[in-house]
Amino acid sequence: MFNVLTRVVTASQLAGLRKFCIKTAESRVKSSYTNAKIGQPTFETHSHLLSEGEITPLITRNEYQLRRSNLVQSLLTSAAKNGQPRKNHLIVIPAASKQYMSDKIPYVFRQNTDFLYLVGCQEPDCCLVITISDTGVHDSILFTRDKDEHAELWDGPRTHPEDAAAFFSVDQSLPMKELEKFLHSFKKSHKDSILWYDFMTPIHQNLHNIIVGFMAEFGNKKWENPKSLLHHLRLYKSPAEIALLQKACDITAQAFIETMSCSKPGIGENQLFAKVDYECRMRGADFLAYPPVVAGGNRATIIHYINNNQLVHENEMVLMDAGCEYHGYASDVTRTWPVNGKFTAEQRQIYEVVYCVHQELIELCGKFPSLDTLFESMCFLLGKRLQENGLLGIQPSNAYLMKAAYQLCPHHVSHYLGMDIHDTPSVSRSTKIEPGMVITIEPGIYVNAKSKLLPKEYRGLGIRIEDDVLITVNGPVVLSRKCPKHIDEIEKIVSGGSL
Ligand SMILES: [Mn+2]
Repeated sequence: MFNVLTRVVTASQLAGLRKFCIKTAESRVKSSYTNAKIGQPTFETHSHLLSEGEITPLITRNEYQLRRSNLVQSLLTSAAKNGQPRKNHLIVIPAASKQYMSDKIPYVFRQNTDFLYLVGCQEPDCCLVITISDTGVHDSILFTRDKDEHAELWDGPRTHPEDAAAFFSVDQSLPMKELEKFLHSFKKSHKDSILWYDFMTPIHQNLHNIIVGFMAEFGNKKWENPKSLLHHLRLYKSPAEIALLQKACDITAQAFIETMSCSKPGIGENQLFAKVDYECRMRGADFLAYPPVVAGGNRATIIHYINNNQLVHENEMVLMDAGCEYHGYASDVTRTWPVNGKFTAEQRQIYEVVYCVHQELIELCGKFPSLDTLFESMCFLLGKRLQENGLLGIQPSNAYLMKAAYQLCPHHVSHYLGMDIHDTPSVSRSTKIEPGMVITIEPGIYVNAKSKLLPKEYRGLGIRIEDDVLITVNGPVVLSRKCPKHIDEIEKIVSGGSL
Protein backbone atom coordinates (compact mmCIF):
# COMPACT_ATOMS: atom_id res chain seq x y z
CA MET A 1 0.00 0.00 0.00
CA PHE A 2 2.75 2.45 0.90
CA ASN A 3 4.47 1.67 -2.38
CA VAL A 4 1.40 2.56 -4.38
CA LEU A 5 1.08 5.92 -2.67
CA THR A 6 4.71 6.95 -3.01
CA ARG A 7 5.32 5.61 -6.52
CA VAL A 8 4.84 7.99 -9.43
CA VAL A 9 1.73 6.82 -11.24
CA THR A 10 0.73 7.76 -14.77
CA ALA A 11 -2.56 9.52 -15.46
CA SER A 12 -4.09 6.45 -17.04
CA GLN A 13 -3.00 4.25 -14.10
CA LEU A 14 -4.58 6.79 -11.79
CA ALA A 15 -7.82 6.79 -13.79
CA GLY A 16 -7.85 2.98 -13.66
CA LEU A 17 -7.25 3.03 -9.91
CA ARG A 18 -10.05 5.54 -9.40
CA LYS A 19 -12.43 3.45 -11.47
CA PHE A 20 -11.49 0.38 -9.41
CA CYS A 21 -12.01 2.26 -6.13
CA ILE A 22 -15.40 3.65 -7.21
CA LYS A 23 -16.50 0.22 -8.47
CA THR A 24 -15.40 -1.48 -5.24
CA ALA A 25 -17.08 1.19 -3.12
CA GLU A 26 -20.30 0.92 -5.17
CA SER A 27 -20.46 -2.86 -4.85
CA ARG A 28 -19.65 -2.63 -1.13
CA VAL A 29 -22.51 -0.14 -0.68
CA LYS A 30 -24.86 -2.34 -2.64
CA SER A 31 -24.06 -5.66 -1.01
CA SER A 32 -24.22 -4.20 2.48
CA TYR A 33 -27.71 -2.73 2.28
CA THR A 34 -29.66 -4.71 -0.29
CA ASN A 35 -30.73 -7.28 2.29
CA ALA A 36 -31.31 -4.65 4.96
CA LYS A 37 -34.57 -2.94 5.75
CA ILE A 38 -34.50 0.67 4.60
CA GLY A 39 -37.11 3.14 5.86
CA GLN A 40 -37.69 4.79 2.46
CA PRO A 41 -37.97 3.81 -1.22
CA THR A 42 -34.79 2.33 -2.73
CA PHE A 43 -33.82 1.28 -6.26
CA GLU A 44 -34.38 -2.35 -5.21
CA THR A 45 -37.89 -1.82 -3.80
CA HIS A 46 -39.11 1.07 -6.02
CA SER A 47 -37.34 0.75 -9.37
CA HIS A 48 -40.16 2.81 -10.95
CA LEU A 49 -39.02 5.81 -8.88
CA LEU A 50 -35.26 5.43 -8.49
CA SER A 51 -32.25 4.40 -10.55
CA GLU A 52 -29.21 2.61 -9.24
CA GLY A 53 -26.92 4.86 -7.21
CA GLU A 54 -29.68 7.29 -6.19
CA ILE A 55 -30.73 7.85 -2.59
CA THR A 56 -33.77 9.92 -3.55
CA PRO A 57 -35.13 10.19 -7.11
CA LEU A 58 -32.43 11.71 -9.38
CA ILE A 59 -30.11 12.61 -6.48
CA THR A 60 -27.16 10.22 -6.27
CA ARG A 61 -24.96 9.21 -3.34
CA ASN A 62 -22.16 11.25 -4.94
CA GLU A 63 -24.30 14.38 -5.05
CA TYR A 64 -25.20 14.08 -1.36
CA GLN A 65 -21.51 13.60 -0.49
CA LEU A 66 -20.63 16.64 -2.59
CA ARG A 67 -23.24 18.75 -0.79
CA ARG A 68 -21.73 17.84 2.58
CA SER A 69 -18.19 18.58 1.48
CA ASN A 70 -19.34 21.90 -0.04
CA LEU A 71 -20.84 22.80 3.34
CA VAL A 72 -17.57 21.91 5.05
CA GLN A 73 -15.58 24.03 2.59
CA SER A 74 -17.85 27.05 2.93
CA LEU A 75 -17.81 26.73 6.73
CA LEU A 76 -14.00 26.58 6.79
CA THR A 77 -13.80 29.62 4.51
CA SER A 78 -16.21 31.54 6.73
CA ALA A 79 -14.37 30.47 9.92
CA ALA A 80 -11.04 31.61 8.44
CA LYS A 81 -12.58 34.97 7.52
CA ASN A 82 -13.81 35.39 11.10
CA GLY A 83 -10.32 34.78 12.46
CA GLN A 84 -11.00 31.21 13.60
CA PRO A 85 -8.68 29.09 11.45
CA ARG A 86 -7.58 25.58 12.37
CA LYS A 87 -10.21 24.76 14.93
CA ASN A 88 -12.41 21.73 15.37
CA HIS A 89 -16.00 22.08 14.25
CA LEU A 90 -19.14 20.17 15.07
CA ILE A 91 -22.20 20.65 12.82
CA VAL A 92 -25.54 19.33 14.08
CA ILE A 93 -28.54 19.17 11.70
CA PRO A 94 -31.62 17.40 13.13
CA ALA A 95 -34.38 15.67 11.17
CA ALA A 96 -37.97 16.76 11.81
CA SER A 97 -40.23 14.88 14.21
CA LYS A 98 -43.72 13.63 13.42
CA GLN A 99 -46.47 16.14 14.20
CA TYR A 100 -49.88 15.04 15.44
CA MET A 101 -53.27 16.66 14.83
CA SER A 102 -54.78 14.70 17.74
CA ASP A 103 -54.12 11.51 19.66
CA LYS A 104 -51.98 9.21 17.45
CA ILE A 105 -53.31 10.90 14.28
CA PRO A 106 -50.34 12.29 12.41
CA TYR A 107 -50.11 15.09 9.88
CA VAL A 108 -48.37 14.16 6.63
CA PHE A 109 -44.69 13.99 7.58
CA ARG A 110 -42.45 16.59 6.01
CA GLN A 111 -38.71 16.33 6.51
CA ASN A 112 -36.52 19.25 7.60
CA THR A 113 -35.23 20.33 4.18
CA ASP A 114 -31.75 21.31 5.48
CA PHE A 115 -31.34 17.74 6.79
CA LEU A 116 -32.86 16.18 3.65
CA TYR A 117 -30.58 18.26 1.42
CA LEU A 118 -27.44 16.99 3.14
CA VAL A 119 -28.20 13.30 3.55
CA GLY A 120 -31.38 12.30 1.66
CA CYS A 121 -32.87 10.54 4.69
CA GLN A 122 -36.67 10.79 4.80
CA GLU A 123 -37.19 9.37 8.30
CA PRO A 124 -38.21 11.37 11.38
CA ASP A 125 -36.22 11.60 14.63
CA CYS A 126 -32.75 11.22 13.11
CA CYS A 127 -29.79 13.58 13.25
CA LEU A 128 -26.79 14.37 11.06
CA VAL A 129 -23.52 15.35 12.72
CA ILE A 130 -20.50 16.46 10.71
CA THR A 131 -17.18 16.77 12.52
CA ILE A 132 -14.25 18.72 11.11
CA SER A 133 -10.85 18.34 12.71
CA ASP A 134 -8.32 21.18 12.95
CA THR A 135 -6.52 19.58 9.98
CA GLY A 136 -9.67 19.91 7.83
CA VAL A 137 -10.59 16.20 7.80
CA HIS A 138 -14.35 15.77 8.01
CA ASP A 139 -16.64 12.90 8.93
CA SER A 140 -20.39 12.55 8.57
CA ILE A 141 -22.21 10.59 11.23
CA LEU A 142 -25.89 9.78 10.80
CA PHE A 143 -27.85 8.96 13.94
CA THR A 144 -30.96 6.90 13.22
CA ARG A 145 -33.69 5.34 15.30
CA ASP A 146 -33.01 2.07 17.04
CA LYS A 147 -34.73 -1.19 16.13
CA ASP A 148 -38.23 -1.38 17.59
CA GLU A 149 -40.12 -4.45 16.39
CA HIS A 150 -43.46 -3.28 17.76
CA ALA A 151 -43.25 0.24 16.29
CA GLU A 152 -42.02 -1.14 12.95
CA LEU A 153 -44.96 -3.53 12.81
CA TRP A 154 -47.28 -0.51 13.01
CA ASP A 155 -45.36 2.13 11.07
CA GLY A 156 -43.21 0.13 8.64
CA PRO A 157 -39.46 -0.48 8.57
CA ARG A 158 -36.79 1.97 9.75
CA THR A 159 -33.20 2.15 8.61
CA HIS A 160 -31.32 0.62 11.51
CA PRO A 161 -28.04 2.21 12.56
CA GLU A 162 -26.05 -0.81 11.29
CA ASP A 163 -27.44 -0.34 7.74
CA ALA A 164 -27.62 3.46 7.52
CA ALA A 165 -23.94 4.19 6.85
CA ALA A 166 -23.83 2.07 3.69
CA PHE A 167 -27.18 3.16 2.30
CA PHE A 168 -26.73 6.88 2.93
CA SER A 169 -22.99 6.78 2.15
CA VAL A 170 -21.92 8.44 5.38
CA ASP A 171 -18.76 7.62 7.33
CA GLN A 172 -20.54 6.22 10.33
CA SER A 173 -24.04 5.63 11.66
CA LEU A 174 -25.06 5.28 15.27
CA PRO A 175 -28.29 4.87 17.24
CA MET A 176 -30.01 8.09 18.31
CA LYS A 177 -29.63 7.19 21.96
CA GLU A 178 -25.84 7.58 21.51
CA LEU A 179 -26.08 11.18 20.25
CA GLU A 180 -25.74 12.99 23.56
CA LYS A 181 -22.82 10.83 24.63
CA PHE A 182 -21.14 11.36 21.25
CA LEU A 183 -21.42 15.16 21.48
CA HIS A 184 -19.99 15.28 24.99
CA SER A 185 -17.12 12.96 24.18
CA PHE A 186 -16.24 14.98 21.06
CA LYS A 187 -16.15 18.13 23.14
CA LYS A 188 -14.00 16.43 25.75
CA SER A 189 -11.40 15.31 23.23
CA HIS A 190 -11.56 18.53 21.13
CA LYS A 191 -11.52 21.30 23.70
CA ASP A 192 -11.00 24.09 21.17
CA SER A 193 -14.08 23.54 19.03
CA ILE A 194 -17.04 25.44 17.60
CA LEU A 195 -20.61 24.16 17.53
CA TRP A 196 -22.73 24.90 14.44
CA TYR A 197 -26.44 24.50 15.12
CA ASP A 198 -29.55 26.44 14.08
CA PHE A 199 -30.68 27.38 17.58
CA MET A 200 -33.06 30.07 16.21
CA THR A 201 -35.56 27.65 14.64
CA PRO A 202 -35.80 24.47 16.74
CA ILE A 203 -36.90 21.70 14.39
CA HIS A 204 -37.05 18.88 16.90
CA GLN A 205 -37.94 19.80 20.46
CA ASN A 206 -36.29 16.84 22.25
CA LEU A 207 -33.08 17.20 20.27
CA HIS A 208 -33.16 20.94 20.78
CA ASN A 209 -33.30 20.50 24.54
CA ILE A 210 -30.29 18.15 24.42
CA ILE A 211 -28.31 20.51 22.19
CA VAL A 212 -29.14 23.64 24.18
CA GLY A 213 -27.84 21.85 27.30
CA PHE A 214 -24.73 20.91 25.34
CA MET A 215 -24.25 24.50 24.09
CA ALA A 216 -23.62 25.61 27.65
CA GLU A 217 -20.30 23.73 27.51
CA PHE A 218 -19.07 25.95 24.68
CA GLY A 219 -19.00 29.25 26.49
CA ASN A 220 -19.54 32.61 24.90
CA LYS A 221 -19.37 32.89 21.08
CA LYS A 222 -18.24 29.31 20.55
CA TRP A 223 -21.34 28.44 18.59
CA GLU A 224 -22.59 29.60 15.23
CA ASN A 225 -25.67 29.16 13.05
CA PRO A 226 -24.94 27.17 9.84
CA LYS A 227 -28.23 28.21 8.21
CA SER A 228 -27.06 31.04 6.00
CA LEU A 229 -24.05 29.04 4.71
CA LEU A 230 -26.31 26.10 3.98
CA HIS A 231 -28.96 28.24 2.31
CA HIS A 232 -26.32 29.83 0.14
CA LEU A 233 -25.45 26.37 -1.18
CA ARG A 234 -29.10 25.44 -1.62
CA LEU A 235 -29.65 28.63 -3.62
CA TYR A 236 -27.77 27.23 -6.64
CA LYS A 237 -29.57 24.26 -8.16
CA SER A 238 -27.71 21.26 -9.64
CA PRO A 239 -28.80 19.72 -12.98
CA ALA A 240 -30.68 16.98 -11.07
CA GLU A 241 -32.49 19.56 -8.95
CA ILE A 242 -33.41 21.57 -12.06
CA ALA A 243 -34.82 18.40 -13.65
CA LEU A 244 -36.95 17.78 -10.54
CA LEU A 245 -38.20 21.38 -10.47
CA GLN A 246 -38.96 21.20 -14.20
CA LYS A 247 -41.02 18.06 -13.64
CA ALA A 248 -42.91 19.68 -10.72
CA CYS A 249 -43.72 22.62 -13.03
CA ASP A 250 -44.78 20.39 -15.96
CA ILE A 251 -47.15 18.45 -13.69
CA THR A 252 -48.61 21.69 -12.33
CA ALA A 253 -49.05 23.17 -15.81
CA GLN A 254 -51.05 20.14 -16.97
CA ALA A 255 -53.10 20.18 -13.77
CA PHE A 256 -53.95 23.86 -14.35
CA ILE A 257 -55.01 23.14 -17.95
CA GLU A 258 -57.34 20.36 -16.76
CA THR A 259 -58.73 22.57 -13.98
CA MET A 260 -59.31 25.53 -16.30
CA SER A 261 -61.14 23.34 -18.82
CA CYS A 262 -63.57 21.99 -16.23
CA SER A 263 -64.47 25.52 -15.02
CA LYS A 264 -68.04 26.73 -15.50
CA PRO A 265 -70.33 29.21 -13.72
CA GLY A 266 -71.67 27.82 -10.45
CA ILE A 267 -68.63 25.58 -9.80
CA GLY A 268 -67.38 25.41 -6.21
CA GLU A 269 -63.92 26.65 -5.23
CA ASN A 270 -63.58 23.34 -3.35
CA GLN A 271 -64.21 21.45 -6.61
CA LEU A 272 -61.48 23.38 -8.42
CA PHE A 273 -59.19 22.66 -5.44
CA ALA A 274 -60.01 18.94 -5.64
CA LYS A 275 -59.42 18.93 -9.39
CA VAL A 276 -55.96 20.52 -9.26
CA ASP A 277 -54.95 18.26 -6.35
CA TYR A 278 -56.14 15.13 -8.21
CA GLU A 279 -54.51 16.06 -11.50
CA CYS A 280 -51.17 16.75 -9.78
CA ARG A 281 -51.13 13.47 -7.87
CA MET A 282 -52.24 11.46 -10.91
CA ARG A 283 -49.12 12.73 -12.66
CA GLY A 284 -46.79 11.63 -9.89
CA ALA A 285 -46.72 14.57 -7.46
CA ASP A 286 -46.42 13.64 -3.78
CA PHE A 287 -48.97 16.25 -2.74
CA LEU A 288 -49.79 19.91 -3.21
CA ALA A 289 -46.87 21.98 -1.97
CA TYR A 290 -49.07 24.32 0.11
CA PRO A 291 -52.76 24.99 0.79
CA PRO A 292 -53.83 26.48 -2.55
CA VAL A 293 -55.65 29.77 -2.97
CA VAL A 294 -58.81 29.13 -5.01
CA ALA A 295 -60.53 32.48 -4.91
CA GLY A 296 -63.59 33.29 -7.00
CA GLY A 297 -64.88 36.85 -7.54
CA ASN A 298 -63.83 39.50 -5.03
CA ARG A 299 -62.24 36.90 -2.71
CA ALA A 300 -59.24 37.15 -5.04
CA THR A 301 -58.44 40.48 -3.36
CA ILE A 302 -57.75 38.60 -0.10
CA ILE A 303 -54.14 37.60 -0.69
CA HIS A 304 -54.08 34.59 1.67
CA TYR A 305 -57.64 33.35 1.01
CA ILE A 306 -57.60 29.56 1.53
CA ASN A 307 -61.13 28.87 2.73
CA ASN A 308 -62.02 27.76 -0.81
CA ASN A 309 -65.66 27.17 0.11
CA GLN A 310 -67.67 29.54 -2.10
CA LEU A 311 -69.25 29.19 -5.52
CA VAL A 312 -67.92 31.04 -8.56
CA HIS A 313 -70.65 32.82 -10.51
CA GLU A 314 -71.18 33.95 -14.10
CA ASN A 315 -68.84 36.81 -15.12
CA GLU A 316 -66.52 36.21 -12.16
CA MET A 317 -62.89 35.16 -12.38
CA VAL A 318 -61.01 32.50 -10.40
CA LEU A 319 -57.55 33.19 -9.02
CA MET A 320 -55.76 29.91 -8.35
CA ASP A 321 -52.35 29.83 -6.66
CA ALA A 322 -51.27 26.18 -6.50
CA GLY A 323 -48.15 24.06 -6.84
CA CYS A 324 -47.05 20.54 -6.13
CA GLU A 325 -44.15 18.80 -4.50
CA TYR A 326 -42.33 16.26 -6.67
CA HIS A 327 -39.78 14.14 -4.80
CA GLY A 328 -38.87 17.01 -2.51
CA TYR A 329 -38.99 19.89 -5.02
CA ALA A 330 -41.81 22.40 -5.30
CA SER A 331 -43.59 24.40 -7.98
CA ASP A 332 -45.54 27.60 -7.31
CA VAL A 333 -47.88 28.83 -10.04
CA THR A 334 -50.77 31.32 -10.18
CA ARG A 335 -53.27 31.86 -12.96
CA THR A 336 -56.46 33.91 -13.09
CA TRP A 337 -59.25 33.05 -15.54
CA PRO A 338 -62.90 33.95 -16.22
CA VAL A 339 -65.05 31.04 -15.06
CA ASN A 340 -67.26 31.24 -18.17
CA GLY A 341 -64.33 31.48 -20.58
CA LYS A 342 -64.78 35.14 -21.58
CA PHE A 343 -63.04 38.13 -19.93
CA THR A 344 -65.27 41.20 -19.40
CA ALA A 345 -63.87 44.54 -20.64
CA GLU A 346 -62.62 45.55 -17.16
CA GLN A 347 -61.17 42.10 -16.40
CA ARG A 348 -59.38 42.08 -19.76
CA GLN A 349 -57.95 45.56 -19.24
CA ILE A 350 -56.44 44.77 -15.81
CA TYR A 351 -55.34 41.29 -16.92
CA GLU A 352 -53.43 42.78 -19.85
CA VAL A 353 -51.64 45.23 -17.54
CA VAL A 354 -50.55 42.39 -15.20
CA TYR A 355 -49.60 40.17 -18.17
CA CYS A 356 -47.51 42.90 -19.73
CA VAL A 357 -45.66 43.67 -16.47
CA HIS A 358 -45.15 39.93 -15.87
CA GLN A 359 -43.45 39.57 -19.28
CA GLU A 360 -41.32 42.68 -18.71
CA LEU A 361 -40.14 41.38 -15.32
CA ILE A 362 -39.17 37.99 -16.78
CA GLU A 363 -37.14 39.78 -19.43
CA LEU A 364 -35.50 41.88 -16.73
CA CYS A 365 -34.24 38.66 -15.06
CA GLY A 366 -31.73 38.47 -17.94
CA LYS A 367 -29.97 41.45 -16.37
CA PHE A 368 -29.48 39.61 -13.05
CA PRO A 369 -31.16 42.10 -10.70
CA SER A 370 -31.85 41.43 -7.00
CA LEU A 371 -35.34 40.49 -5.76
CA ASP A 372 -35.53 43.98 -4.22
CA THR A 373 -34.84 45.56 -7.61
CA LEU A 374 -37.46 43.32 -9.22
CA PHE A 375 -40.00 44.54 -6.67
CA GLU A 376 -39.20 48.20 -7.34
CA SER A 377 -39.43 47.54 -11.06
CA MET A 378 -42.81 45.87 -10.59
CA CYS A 379 -44.19 48.89 -8.71
CA PHE A 380 -42.90 51.28 -11.35
CA LEU A 381 -44.12 49.20 -14.31
CA LEU A 382 -47.55 48.49 -12.81
CA GLY A 383 -48.06 52.19 -12.10
CA LYS A 384 -46.88 53.14 -15.58
CA ARG A 385 -49.03 50.61 -17.43
CA LEU A 386 -52.13 51.55 -15.40
CA GLN A 387 -51.52 55.20 -16.16
CA GLU A 388 -51.10 54.44 -19.90
CA ASN A 389 -54.52 52.81 -19.69
CA GLY A 390 -55.89 56.07 -18.32
CA LEU A 391 -56.52 54.53 -14.91
CA LEU A 392 -54.28 56.60 -12.62
CA GLY A 393 -54.79 60.22 -13.77
CA ILE A 394 -53.19 61.99 -16.71
CA GLN A 395 -49.63 62.86 -15.62
CA PRO A 396 -48.93 61.66 -12.11
CA SER A 397 -45.35 61.67 -10.78
CA ASN A 398 -43.30 58.46 -10.76
CA ALA A 399 -43.40 58.51 -6.96
CA TYR A 400 -47.22 58.60 -7.03
CA LEU A 401 -47.35 55.76 -9.58
CA MET A 402 -45.10 53.56 -7.45
CA LYS A 403 -47.06 54.32 -4.28
CA ALA A 404 -50.36 53.55 -6.00
CA ALA A 405 -48.95 50.31 -7.45
CA TYR A 406 -47.70 49.26 -4.01
CA GLN A 407 -51.21 49.76 -2.61
CA LEU A 408 -52.67 47.67 -5.44
CA CYS A 409 -50.03 44.93 -5.04
CA PRO A 410 -48.96 44.79 -1.40
CA HIS A 411 -46.87 41.59 -1.68
CA HIS A 412 -43.35 40.80 -2.90
CA VAL A 413 -43.05 40.00 -6.58
CA SER A 414 -40.52 37.23 -6.12
CA HIS A 415 -39.02 34.62 -3.80
CA TYR A 416 -36.45 31.87 -4.17
CA LEU A 417 -37.90 28.45 -4.97
CA GLY A 418 -36.56 24.93 -4.46
CA MET A 419 -37.16 22.28 -1.81
CA ASP A 420 -39.28 24.83 0.07
CA ILE A 421 -41.82 27.19 -1.44
CA HIS A 422 -40.19 30.20 0.20
CA ASP A 423 -36.79 28.60 -0.28
CA THR A 424 -33.58 29.67 1.45
CA PRO A 425 -35.24 32.55 3.33
CA SER A 426 -32.00 33.48 5.07
CA VAL A 427 -30.56 34.66 1.73
CA SER A 428 -31.03 38.43 1.48
CA ARG A 429 -33.39 39.91 -1.11
CA SER A 430 -30.65 42.36 -2.01
CA THR A 431 -28.51 39.49 -3.44
CA LYS A 432 -28.17 39.74 -7.20
CA ILE A 433 -29.72 36.72 -8.91
CA GLU A 434 -27.26 34.40 -10.65
CA PRO A 435 -27.31 31.40 -12.99
CA GLY A 436 -28.54 28.28 -11.20
CA MET A 437 -31.06 30.09 -9.00
CA VAL A 438 -34.81 29.56 -9.38
CA ILE A 439 -37.19 32.36 -8.46
CA THR A 440 -40.87 33.18 -8.89
CA ILE A 441 -42.18 36.18 -10.80
CA GLU A 442 -45.64 37.05 -9.52
CA PRO A 443 -47.02 40.54 -10.10
CA GLY A 444 -50.67 41.16 -9.28
CA ILE A 445 -53.34 43.81 -8.97
CA TYR A 446 -55.96 43.60 -6.23
CA VAL A 447 -58.70 46.23 -6.18
CA ASN A 448 -60.53 45.67 -2.92
CA ALA A 449 -63.95 47.07 -2.08
CA LYS A 450 -62.44 50.01 -0.17
CA SER A 451 -59.88 51.00 -2.80
CA LYS A 452 -60.35 54.51 -4.13
CA LEU A 453 -57.44 54.30 -6.58
CA LEU A 454 -59.38 52.91 -9.53
CA PRO A 455 -62.95 53.66 -10.72
CA LYS A 456 -65.63 51.62 -8.97
CA GLU A 457 -66.28 49.21 -11.87
CA TYR A 458 -62.85 47.71 -11.17
CA ARG A 459 -63.49 47.05 -7.49
CA GLY A 460 -63.50 43.42 -6.48
CA LEU A 461 -61.01 42.39 -9.19
CA GLY A 462 -57.96 40.42 -8.11
CA ILE A 463 -55.48 39.16 -10.71
CA ARG A 464 -52.06 37.54 -10.30
CA ILE A 465 -49.85 35.70 -12.81
CA GLU A 466 -47.03 33.67 -11.31
CA ASP A 467 -44.33 31.66 -13.05
CA ASP A 468 -41.21 29.82 -11.85
CA VAL A 469 -38.05 31.04 -13.54
CA LEU A 470 -34.61 29.44 -13.79
CA ILE A 471 -31.79 31.94 -14.19
CA THR A 472 -29.15 30.88 -16.74
CA VAL A 473 -26.20 32.56 -18.48
CA ASN A 474 -28.26 32.58 -21.65
CA GLY A 475 -31.22 34.32 -20.04
CA PRO A 476 -34.25 33.33 -17.97
CA VAL A 477 -35.97 29.98 -18.60
CA VAL A 478 -39.62 29.85 -17.55
CA LEU A 479 -39.98 26.38 -16.01
CA SER A 480 -43.78 26.75 -15.82
CA ARG A 481 -44.01 27.82 -19.49
CA LYS A 482 -46.43 25.01 -20.35
CA CYS A 483 -49.10 26.64 -18.19
CA PRO A 484 -51.11 28.96 -20.48
CA LYS A 485 -51.33 32.62 -19.55
CA HIS A 486 -52.05 34.57 -22.72
CA ILE A 487 -55.62 35.88 -22.77
CA ASP A 488 -56.49 34.06 -26.05
CA GLU A 489 -55.10 30.72 -24.83
CA ILE A 490 -56.98 31.01 -21.55
CA GLU A 491 -60.30 31.87 -23.19
CA LYS A 492 -59.89 28.93 -25.55
CA ILE A 493 -59.11 26.38 -22.83
CA VAL A 494 -61.80 27.50 -20.40
CA SER A 495 -64.37 27.48 -23.20
CA GLY A 496 -63.60 23.82 -23.80
CA GLY A 497 -61.17 24.11 -26.72
CA SER A 498 -57.70 22.65 -26.77
CA LEU A 499 -54.45 24.51 -27.41
MN1 LIG B 1 -45.12 32.35 -4.85
